[in-house]
Parts: sequence; structure tokens; C-alpha cells
Amino acid sequence: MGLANGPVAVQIEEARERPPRGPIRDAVEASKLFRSLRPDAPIIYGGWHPSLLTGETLREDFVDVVVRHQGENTLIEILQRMEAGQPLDMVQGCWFKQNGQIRMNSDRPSIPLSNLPLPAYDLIDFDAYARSSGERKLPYATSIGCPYACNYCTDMVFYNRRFNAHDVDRVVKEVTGLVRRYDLTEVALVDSNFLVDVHRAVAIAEGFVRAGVPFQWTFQASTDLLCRMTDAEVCLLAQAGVSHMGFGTESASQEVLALMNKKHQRTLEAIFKQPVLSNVIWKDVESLMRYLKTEITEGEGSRVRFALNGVRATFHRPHPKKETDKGALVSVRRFLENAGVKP
Ligand code: B12
Ligand code: SF4
Repeated sequence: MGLANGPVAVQIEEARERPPRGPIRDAVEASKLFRSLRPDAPIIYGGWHPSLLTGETLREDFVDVVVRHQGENTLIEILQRMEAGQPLDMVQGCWFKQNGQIRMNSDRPSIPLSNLPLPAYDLIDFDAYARSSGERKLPYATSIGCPYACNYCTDMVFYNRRFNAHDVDRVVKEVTGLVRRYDLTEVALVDSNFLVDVHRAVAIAEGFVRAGVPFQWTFQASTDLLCRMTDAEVCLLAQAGVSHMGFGTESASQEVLALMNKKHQRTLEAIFKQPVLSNVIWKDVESLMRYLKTEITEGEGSRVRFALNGVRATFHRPHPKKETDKGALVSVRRFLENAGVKP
């Protein structure tokens, strides 16, 4: 569309000189400017806010299409269709406006990260970033999503509680390769919760050490996951170059933690604990199931049926005791695994 070096690009560059005022305000301002300069060009939004408030976003005059959730394949398909002059009716993962009406297409199933090709890092001008920020730094996602359900966090709505991760070899090869090629000094892992799979995180750190490429890296994770690591594993993180770990400060109040739904996280961990625990309260298992939006139907007597993500199972509520017996807990664990839920 000739935007790269034309007058539109110049005006957008000028607007960028102004100090940022926050992502939404900046996006609104940039879109209005762009619309006034190129009223014929479609404007496509994507990312967290537009995915969570799609209707509200599309009601704005300057938004034509919203890509919901994971964006790569949806955006490509939209662009291909637009180029071919075809309608967007069948493009999964997007909502769009047609004659002033909002059309809601179905969501696109998420793609395993490993099915995506390598991003075109050669298009990034790392020198330009270094000139303006003084840092040779790369943000990199080794995973997306988090299996937990803290109720103040949008992750579970956005990624549906699926932990979708690159395999260890790809992360090690890609990150160390990029550090070498672009002479980077720091890599910021932007995963929602890098330590969800502690073994994987440790294997990545080991891979970085083996590669022998010096760089600093940072990540964010929930505090209780770090507590699961041994001292030796934490030392390995430091040896591998970790310079900063980001943790959310939650609360020292049990009541507030319960309101945040931290309890479900602990129940899920207890269900997967080895050796199998004998003190997991059945009521907690059921409230975890409700939280996961499991379909629960009452059977005869003490029977209760669960259905989640196409997986079904029947259990007996323990009585008169409150604790789940070990055999039943193993079955609950198998049910969750089959439904794609893991701690
Ligand atoms: C890194 C990060 C930051 C960095 C950004 C650094 C940088 N320069 O990129 C910093 C620390 C600055 C930051 C700040 C803030 N952040 Co932040 N941040 C993240 C984090 C951890 C990673 C984002 C990322 O790169 N992910 C990797 C990419 C691959 O995934 P993605 O962003 O989801 O993108 C995919 C889709 O969303 C979609 N997509 C995304 N954008 C677009 C655009 C288009 C056009 C299309 C078609 C598709 C599309 O396609 C992508 C590929 O599938 C996310 C949480 C997370 N793990 O994602 C929070 C997150 C985005 N941040 C969040 C928030 C709230 C903030 C702050 C407002 C916090 C505050 N109160 O100050 C500020 C805003 C600052 C600002 N001015 O923008 C929230 C947003 C919540 C929401 N909207 O519901 C998140 C989701 C964290 C959370 N769970 O609460 N953040
Ligand atoms: S553990 Fe962190 S990323 Fe995961 S749901 Fe809770 S707050 Fe969100």
C-alpha cells in the first residue's frame, strides 16, 4: 500500500515522537490518524483487550476487524482474503463489521506453538532499538498460557488455561542462535508463568549453560512454583544467566487468597502429587471441577458425573468421610489429564 516510506508513514513517525500515554489511548489515536489519512484502508485490531471486549472494540468507527486470541494464522487468512477481494465470513478467530453490523465468526482452535514457523527476526532492527534504549534486548515467549485460574487474571479467558509451550531444544537453539547473531545481551522471557513445568524450565537453563553463550535472561512466574525448586536448581538458573525473576505479590491473608482462587491451584497440585495423597477433600475437588467449567450431573445415590472437554467419568462422593480415597484421586487425575488439564 506504499505505507513504508510515504507521507502516512511520516505523519505516524511524527506522532510517535510524542510520549506514550498507554496502549489503548495510543492505539485509538494512531487509528484515528491513520483513518483520516487513508479512509479506504481497513484497520485490524488484535491482542488481549480487543479479544476480551470484542464487541465494544468493534463499535468504534476506526476498527473494522478484530482478531481474537492467538493471532498468527487468523491474520494471514484475513489478509489473503482481503487481497483476493473475498468476504471474511468463514475466517475462524475474527469478528468484523459488515454494513454496520457486527459479524461474529467462531473462535479458531489454538495452534501448538511448535507448529508455527520461526518469526522473521531479520526484519527487526536491533541496532535501532540499541540506539534508543541503550540495550540489546529481545522479548521471547517460550510458552503461552497458564493452567491456573487466579480469578483476577485474564490469562485463563484468553488462553483457556492451556499451557502451550515450545519444546526445550527449539528454545535453546533459537534463543542462543539469536543472541549470537544479533549480539544480544539480554533476553526477556515474556511467558505468563515460565515455571509451570519446572522440569522444562530447568532443562532450558541447562541447555543455555551447555551452549556456552553468555547472556542475561529474565522471566516471571508464580512464587509457589519457585518454592518447588531445589536450591541446586535455583543456583543453576543463576549460572545460566538469570538476572531477574518477576513475581506477583499476592496476599498474606488466607481470605484474600481464597477470593483470588488460589485454592483451586493448590487442589490441582494436590491431585497430581506423588506419592498419592490421602487428605484431599472431595468438596475441594468438586469446586475445582466447577471452576474448570466441568459439566457436573448427579447420578444415583453418591454418584456424580463429570464431563470436560469431551472426556467423561463417573465418581462416588466419599461418605461419611470427607477425604477422597487414593484410588479415586488417581482416577480424577487421569480424567483431568485426558481433558488436557495439568498443574
Ligand atoms: C511483556 C509484557 C509487558 C511488557 C511489554 C514489553 C514490550 N515492549 O513488549 C511491559 C512490562 C512493558 C508490560 C506493561 C504492561 N502490561 Co503487560 N504484559 C506482557 C506479557 C507478559 C507478554 C506479552 C507478549 O509479548 N506475549 C507474547 C505474544 C506472542 O503473545 P500475545 O501478546 O498474546 O500476542 C498474540 C495475540 O494476542 C495476538 N495479537 C497481539 N497483538 C496483536 C495485534 C494485532 C493487530 C493482531 C492481529 C493480533 C495480535 O497475536 C499474538 C500471537 O498469537 C503479557 C502476558 C503474556 N504472557 O502474554 C502481559 C499483559 C499483556 N500485560 C498486561 C498489562 C495489564 C500491562 C500494563 C497495563 C500493566 C500496568 N498496569 O502498567 C502495562 C501496559 C504498558 C503499555 N504501555 O503497554 C495484561 C493485559 C491484560 C488485559 N488487557 O486483559 C497482560 C495480558 C498480563 C495479564 N495477564 O494481566 N507488559
Ligand atoms: S498463576 Fe499467574 S499467569 Fe497463571 S492464572 Fe494465576 S496470575 Fe495468571
